[in-house]
Amino acid sequence: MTSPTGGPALPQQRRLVTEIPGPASVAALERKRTHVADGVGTVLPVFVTAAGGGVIVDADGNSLIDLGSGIAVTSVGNAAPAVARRVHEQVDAFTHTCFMVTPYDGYVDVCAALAEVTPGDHAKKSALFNSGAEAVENAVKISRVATGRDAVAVFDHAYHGRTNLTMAMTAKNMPYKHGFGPFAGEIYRAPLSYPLRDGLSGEAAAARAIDVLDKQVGADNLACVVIEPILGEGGFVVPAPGFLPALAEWCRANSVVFVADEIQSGFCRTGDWFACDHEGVVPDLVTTAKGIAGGLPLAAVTGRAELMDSVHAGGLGGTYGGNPIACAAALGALEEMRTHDLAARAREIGAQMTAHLEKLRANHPVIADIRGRGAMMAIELCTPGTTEPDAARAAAVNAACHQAGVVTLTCGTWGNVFRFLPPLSISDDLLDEAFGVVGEAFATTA
Ligand code: PLZ
Repeated sequence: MTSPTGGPALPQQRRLVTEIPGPASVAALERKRTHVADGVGTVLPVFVTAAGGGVIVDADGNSLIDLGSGIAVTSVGNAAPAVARRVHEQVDAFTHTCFMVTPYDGYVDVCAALAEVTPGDHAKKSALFNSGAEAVENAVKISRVATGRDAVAVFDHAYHGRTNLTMAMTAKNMPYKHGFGPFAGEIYRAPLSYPLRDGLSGEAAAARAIDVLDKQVGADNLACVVIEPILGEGGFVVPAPGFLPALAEWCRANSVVFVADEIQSGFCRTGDWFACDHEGVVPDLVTTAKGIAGGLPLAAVTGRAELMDSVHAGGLGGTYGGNPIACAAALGALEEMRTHDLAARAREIGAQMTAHLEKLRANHPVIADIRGRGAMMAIELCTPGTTEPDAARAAAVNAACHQAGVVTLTCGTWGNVFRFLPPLSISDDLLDEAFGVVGEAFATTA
């Protein structure tokens, strides 16, 4: 069959013409089994031929509503016009020179834009990489050089990547770490603020975390504290108000670099440029990826100029970091965010999703918590009246949504969190329809 064109021109509808997955996807899945390593999993095995606006079209001609954005990546929409246009122009001009060999404007333009949009109005510089994990690794390298210290603090439920250092920083064993050790040393884990489960105020939770860092690591040994201001894979936990500011303040007082991992929460997703903005927290370093480039692989570390410049010349880099096509895509994505005020759109989507979720909770006591910000919302499923995780129900609801043509994702340490990350280009109607399907999935799995 011929592939329809992606982008916003794609008909914005949920339309199922076969079972999910249909015969063409089943055949493609068989080829995947033959040629792709089994360790590379797939959540919803439909093979994609086009995507845009709020839909994903598969090889059988099914049109599914997208509530995942490829894990918070296509926030500006799939094949968004400004991204597609700038990528086409760049592909025709040149595809790669390696910025470390012969530089080009696109890289510098992205760094200048990052200085503008990231929290704080101090002098900032950036370095560009290929993946979120690589950005986190480099934030640690920079923090260690700048402070002359080794230790790195992370939190319960954290997710920072799948490379050796970031596996050590990630909390969850299965599937991220199991059998892949030994892991990098000098990583220490502190308790997070998790309002549903600890009932602590932000200040009390921060005092608890700081006590662990103080007594078990020692501020003088600590290069950096790395935290997701809203957890991603770990369950979309929003720390209680005051937690992040208290932690940032303690870091400042002790010359510990405060690193915000905004890889999942950044770029308008939460209804502001960054999740840190909601509490006026200004990190020393910010790691970004995912939403930065509308689907092309790009990541960055942005931070205080003097911190970034503490690394010797040649100490940061990589063959592809800040690839010109990825930079063109990032400039296109930023153009989309600014032109369409996508932070405001994320707040609208958040309000619409929250209304749906409140209604759902009234009928389904398995929903123990509704949380998130903007277009980064989640519900945590527990045995009613307890905080006992109900992962089986989350899996059942997820499967029912997939069968009905809505792409949904779960997350959380116990796999019992249902998360919603629609592209910010989704229409109100499609979003309502998707939550109608979610509601039915709860009803039929009750
Ligand atoms: N930091 C906060 O969310 C990536 C991972 C999906 P990479 N999250 C999705 C999976 O199962 O691999 C992520 C994140 C936060 C770092 C990362 C890592 O980003 O681009 O996947 O390396």
